[in-house]
Amino acid sequence: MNDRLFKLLRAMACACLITASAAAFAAAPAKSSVHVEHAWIRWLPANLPAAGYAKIVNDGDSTVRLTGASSPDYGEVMLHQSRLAEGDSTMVMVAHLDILAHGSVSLAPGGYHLMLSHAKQPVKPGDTVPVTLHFADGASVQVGFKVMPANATGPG
Ligand SMILES: [Cu+2]
Repeated sequence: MNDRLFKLLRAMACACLITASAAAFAAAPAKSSVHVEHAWIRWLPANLPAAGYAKIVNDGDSTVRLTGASSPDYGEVMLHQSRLAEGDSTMVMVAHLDILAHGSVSLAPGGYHLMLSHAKQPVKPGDTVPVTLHFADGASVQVGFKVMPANATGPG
């Protein structure tokens, strides 16, 4: 093989690799425009379901829809909303939650929250629980939720 042909082949191989990696990048799941702040869990004793709170911020130019969440530490993670009905606080399931472009939604005591139940291992204050938020566009965001005692009012 002469030197010129070798260089030509090498250049072609390089171009090929670039094309292949560009294709792999395009096939990767959608990158989320969301980031999450102040994620924490209010821990309760006796293996009771725990509530997860966070501020979900959409840095993008279009609305994103939160459709659910999951965690390796809990068998079930649901999206709930606390409501006051005739003086009684109740919780209802929420199918999805929209976060407007350049807006945010807070999961906070008395309102939206993640309900984490069926802990797969003992979870205690001081732990950090990984939670993945799932969005309608196929993107997902993993967040570490700081586990706080039952009387805590926030993560800080
Ligand atoms: Cu709940």
